[in-house]
Amino acid sequence: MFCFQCQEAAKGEGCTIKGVCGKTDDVANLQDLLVFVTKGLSIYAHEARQMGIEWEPVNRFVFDALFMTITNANFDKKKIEEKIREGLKLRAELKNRFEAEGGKLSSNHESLTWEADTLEAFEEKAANVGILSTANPDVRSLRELIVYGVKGMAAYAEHAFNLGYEKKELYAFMQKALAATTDDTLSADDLVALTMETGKYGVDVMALLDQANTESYGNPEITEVNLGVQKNPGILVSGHDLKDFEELLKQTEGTGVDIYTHSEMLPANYYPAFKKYEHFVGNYGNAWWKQKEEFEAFNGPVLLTTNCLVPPADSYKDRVYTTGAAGFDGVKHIAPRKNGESKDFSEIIEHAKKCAAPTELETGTIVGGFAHNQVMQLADKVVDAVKTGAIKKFFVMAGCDGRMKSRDYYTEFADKLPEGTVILTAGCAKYRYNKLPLGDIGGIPRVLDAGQCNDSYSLAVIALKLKEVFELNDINELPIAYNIAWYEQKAVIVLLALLYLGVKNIHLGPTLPAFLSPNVANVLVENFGIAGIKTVDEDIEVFMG
Ligand code: FSO
Ligand code: SF4
Repeated sequence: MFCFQCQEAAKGEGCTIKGVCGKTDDVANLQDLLVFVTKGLSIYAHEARQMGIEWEPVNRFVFDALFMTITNANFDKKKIEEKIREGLKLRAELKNRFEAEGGKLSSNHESLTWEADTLEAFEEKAANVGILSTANPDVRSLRELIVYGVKGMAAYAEHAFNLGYEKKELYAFMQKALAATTDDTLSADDLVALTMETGKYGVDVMALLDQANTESYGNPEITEVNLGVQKNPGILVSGHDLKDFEELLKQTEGTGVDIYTHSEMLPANYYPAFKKYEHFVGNYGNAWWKQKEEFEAFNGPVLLTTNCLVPPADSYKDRVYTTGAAGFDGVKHIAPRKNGESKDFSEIIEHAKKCAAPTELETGTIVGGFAHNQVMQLADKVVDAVKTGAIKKFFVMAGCDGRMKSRDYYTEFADKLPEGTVILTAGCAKYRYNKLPLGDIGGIPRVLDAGQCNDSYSLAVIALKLKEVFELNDINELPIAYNIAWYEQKAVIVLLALLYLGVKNIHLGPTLPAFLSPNVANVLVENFGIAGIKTVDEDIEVFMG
């Protein structure tokens, strides 16, 4: 195996024996093969589209297959194997349609013709189609940067799809981009241009998901979220999928089972539509990487609607359920929706009824819900605070949390920020500082949480709005600094989206991606002012200028 797609890549270079995330080498290789098969299917789909042939099952397959290969999403070898088979079957069917219409391929990439039927043959091939099969380090770096951006896009497209929202141009782009990563005639400059185009579609997919979430469940609003526990048994819900969350809330009503959010599901607390459920009692615990202790202490079942799943300990493994793109060998999986009906959560609900109530980890509340609509309602107050100098600078600290000790930097950074600064956050990165007593500025909390990582879109909308209010020509003239923590591939699409919007001088940590070759990193440094992090004191000095 060779994998370097996330921030925790071994030695900052890549995992080669087993993933730091817990992914075994056979699963890692099969995921590479799944990406390879998805690329072949995408070449067909891209070329077929030029002839007016669009086939829905292919669109769904592409985003679902990619989502399954995101860090910490799916560790289940059987599921990956099944998905490869599904991809090969779809490719054969699409080939027939394409040829029946007189289509002729312009590519002869191996992913268009390779086939096999046994797991043994899959594994043999899988070992040779990974990242290292591209020899040139810069081409490899750019191809992977694009693939990871598209993976992040796939995750967000899937959540929007689950709520009935789609944009065909997104699917067309994802497939075009995947096809391009197999094209040896493209130059490094072509791939840089495609990377920027990926950012454009990154903005679009986040906008679509924002529309899907807010039209379905209302605009997030300022909310005090309870951190303590109640006396009933509960189900803890993690991941990002709000449709799953809604269906579970409905099915647990009146059952005596309470619902709590974990990690990236915390922002569900901010949506008006979910507030009417009295058995939705609050958030339990912290970011994904603390799940071992926290799932243990929860005592009841846990539902993972997406990543980030940590390989579960035997002591609580039988209480873990996955659904959607998430999966783990030996963990119960809740089947997908059929014929427009809800998922059936009865098994996890019955399980919960037999469990003890959660052990209390903490008490008190935290405040969140500062997505674009809510912040716009406070716009006068915010603009005034900037004009009077009460707010001197905003710090966008969106992104991800992770288990590395070096991430203590973000807690210290938030803690040491001078008075007159406000943190704008989204994603699980917030857990590094959202429980610090940072106070407020004239009633505006010093940590404004917009929501999940995809709600970084809200932060961009807020920045663009402020640019308009202050009549500036360039988004970089705003008093906003970007100190972003990344972990997996959704953070890659968020980063590319910000670059597309013209944001400069983003600091990225705790380490720069292992998949950036020195030359590609240079392009980002020279054109966008991307930088890593240093010490908290040095960085605050630089940012406060
Ligand atoms: Fe975090 Fe995991 Fe949301 Fe990611 S829980 S790390 S970028 O899946 O998607 O922020
Ligand atoms: Fe390593 Fe990250 Fe890949 Fe897991 S996802 S194998 S931790 S680089």
